[in-house]
Amino acid sequence: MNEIRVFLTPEMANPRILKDSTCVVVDILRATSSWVTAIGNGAKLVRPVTTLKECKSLKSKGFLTAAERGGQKIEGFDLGNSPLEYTPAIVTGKKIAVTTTNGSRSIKYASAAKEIYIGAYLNLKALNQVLQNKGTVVVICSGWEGQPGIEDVIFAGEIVSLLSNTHVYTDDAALIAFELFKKAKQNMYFFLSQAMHVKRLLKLGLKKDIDYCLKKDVYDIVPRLIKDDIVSR
Ligand code: 3SL
Repeated sequence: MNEIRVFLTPEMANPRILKDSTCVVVDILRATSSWVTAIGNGAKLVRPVTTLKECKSLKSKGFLTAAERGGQKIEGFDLGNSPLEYTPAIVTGKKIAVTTTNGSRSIKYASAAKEIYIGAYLNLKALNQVLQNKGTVVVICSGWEGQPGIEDVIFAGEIVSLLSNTHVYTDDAALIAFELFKKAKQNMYFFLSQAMHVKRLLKLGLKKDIDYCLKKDVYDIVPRLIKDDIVSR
């Protein structure tokens, strides 16, 4: 059996464990859902960067720029972090530079991994198919400013569950995620309504985004980070 492990926050990611692994970066609400949508709707690439300055500087290199802090779009950028903005009409053929509060930072913690994929409910089935054949799988949950986000942990637990015929969990974080998933799946919407980030997004009037991010298998793609860019696999 191969191993599956989970990091509940990016800060917990251990390069020694990531080495030689296949890593899945997850920020269900909403960064990785937006990136899957962008690539699924025909964007050429998505480049996650950590600062607003770096993001803005890529405008002159032909990028669309997307920026979010605290759930809100930043003035002066082309896009925010709503996956619903990433329509084919807007993103097809485009390079998109993106900076978000957590997701674009969290992917940097995966750098020691052998390969890095982007996970969301929107591409769960395709992701599962790719992961079945891999050796050690590591899920990095983006969370919020160093704290775990329950929506990411539940998703990680679903990956643990889907891989249970080929992979065995070897840390308690993966066990926590698996147990949480088993409890949450009976009534996902009710369970998630307690999540801090769900409350934050609801306050901003973004229920449509939450509903969209919880849709399964909208895209049959598994975007992958190659050097600095997320591209279609
Ligand atoms: O932190 C992030 O990367 C974002 O996904 C947060 S938000 O959903 O845009 O508020």
